[in-house]
Formats: sequence, structure tokens, C-alpha cells
Amino acid sequence: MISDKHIVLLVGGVGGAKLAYGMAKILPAEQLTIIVNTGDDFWHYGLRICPDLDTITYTLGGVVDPHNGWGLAGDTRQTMKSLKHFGADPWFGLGDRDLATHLFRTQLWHEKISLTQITQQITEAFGIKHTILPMTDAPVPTLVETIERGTLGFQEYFVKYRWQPTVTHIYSAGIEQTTISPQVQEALNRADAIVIGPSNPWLSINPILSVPGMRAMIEKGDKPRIAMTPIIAGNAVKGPTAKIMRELGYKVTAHTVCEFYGSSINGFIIDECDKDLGEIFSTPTLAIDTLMDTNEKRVQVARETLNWIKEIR
Ligand code: FO1
Repeated sequence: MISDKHIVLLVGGVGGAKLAYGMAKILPAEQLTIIVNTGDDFWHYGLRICPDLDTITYTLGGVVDPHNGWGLAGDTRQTMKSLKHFGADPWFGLGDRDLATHLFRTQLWHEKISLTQITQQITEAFGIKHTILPMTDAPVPTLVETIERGTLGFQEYFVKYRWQPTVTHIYSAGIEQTTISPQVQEALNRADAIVIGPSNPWLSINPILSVPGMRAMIEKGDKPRIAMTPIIAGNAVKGPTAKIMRELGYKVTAHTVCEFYGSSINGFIIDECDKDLGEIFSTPTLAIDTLMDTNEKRVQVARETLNWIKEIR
């Protein structure tokens, strides 16, 4: 076991939350910091919505909707239904209790409290001891250029159009002007190892790595920095990863993901069902059962990941 090491985990939403859950069950609060993609964040009905931060928070807080993997378990949609009275099309499903999180965050946002500090207050309210940090405090919306619908905000692409438009380009608007927050800097300086969760590399992880200075901080020194594939047997467990890879001209394999991360990683975890594909990886690999469909398997995958980190050090 990793007895006194500090692990920094980089994640997006639902997929990454599973590994975050497993790690948080094994590591005490002072040994795990989770850095979360904020490219999916947007304004909706005047509210600041941060889906990936909330997904990680609700998952670690044990209150996430188990069916969707986002939102609160047992939440209702009365407010969304009422919006229809005004002729609105509530295409983004905000639960009634989930709305309280957005109201609270938006109020503090207007009081000029940083997203890092707001997130700390929200996570504490959900009883979470581990540190969950937004990748940066400034808004850096992910924009998706598509053939059929032009340039879309991430949630329009993902939820409104159900990731059906053909993607030609993905970018983070204004990323060059952002900076790493002191809290992210401190976490990375203290890190003994960095783990990139099985989130979408293009939509969720690349925005984090693209914050100016982030890649350099991650690659500093010779600490283990390993990524877990979101691609198993040529497909994504959930979501648009495989479709986007095809549309951007990539072969849909774990190998492509590994190459995409390049020098940001020095170890790569593939699924055991891909271990006989004969692909030559440019970095050491570990093949395990990566499917995290139960809480027990989330802990098991986290444990195997942490044990491997110890080995490759
Ligand atoms: N995903 C959907 O597919 N449909 C929704 O209506 C939806 C609402 C929603 C509300 C709050 C929240 O925190 C997440 C929500 N998500 C919804 C998930 C979200 O769009 C994606 O999981 C992430 O942005 C991708 O990581």
C-alpha cells in the first residue's frame, strides 16, 4: 500500500468519478487531491453550473444519482416542469435539490469568491474531507465545432444535441489567459504521483492539461504519472469518446489514447481484454479489469492503480 504518498487525480465527470470514489475509499484526505475539468461549466437561467465538480462532489458525498451518474439521488424535476408553463424548453435537466447547489454557488460567484473557495464550501457541506479543486478559477468554456450545427457550447453539444453532430474541432476558449490557482500549484508541487482518470481525453482531460503551466508542472521531476484508458475493446464504456475519436480521424484504440497523452504520462493502464492486441506502447503498461460497474470494483481498480504506482517508482 501507498502509506504516506500524496496522489493527484485528474478527472472529468461520470467516468472519472468512479476512480475518484475508489481512491477516496483507500486514501486519507491528506493523501488525495482531485483536480476537476471545468470546461463543461456554463451559465444557464442565470446560474453558474459546474457539472463535473458536482458529479465528483455528489459521488464522493455518497448522494449521486446511481442511474445517471450525475445529479442527486431521488431528486425531482418540479422546477423544470414549471418552466414549461412559460414556453421554455428545459433541455438541461436540473433537479430541484440540485438547484440549491447552483443557487448557492452563483450567489458566492457574484460576491467574487473564487470557484476554488466556493467548491471547498460545497464539498464540506456534503461531508467530503478530500480536496476537490477546479482546474482553474476563470471560466474556460469548451467549444465544439461541428459540421451540422456550427460551433456549440459543450452542454449544447452534449445534452441538447445528444452528441450527435459531427465534431471537427474542440477547443477551450480563453485558456491562454488562465493561470493555475495557488491551490492546484501547491497540490502538484506536493504530488508523489499523478493519475489521469478514465475520462474523455479530448473533452475532459485535455482542458486540464491545457491550462498554461499545467503540463510542465505535471512532467516536472521523475514522479509516476499514469493514465487509465477510457477505451475498452475499441469502444467507450459510456459517452461520446469513441465517436469523437473517429470523427477527429483517430483509430479507436487504447493505444491512440496513450499516444495522445504523450510525454504527460510515463505509465498507462489498459483493460485486460486489450492486452493481446499486440499494440506497442511507448510507455510501460499495466493490464487490469478497468470496468468499474460496482463500488467494490471502483475500490479494486483504485487499489491496483495505487499498487502499480508503488512498483514503477
Ligand atoms: N447530462 C445529460 O445528459 N442530460 C442532462 O439533462 C444533464 C443535466 C445535468 C445537470 C447537472 C449536472 O451536474 C450534470 C448534468 N448532466 C446532464 C451531466 C453533464 O452534462 C455531463 O455529465 C458532463 O458535463 C460531462 O462530463
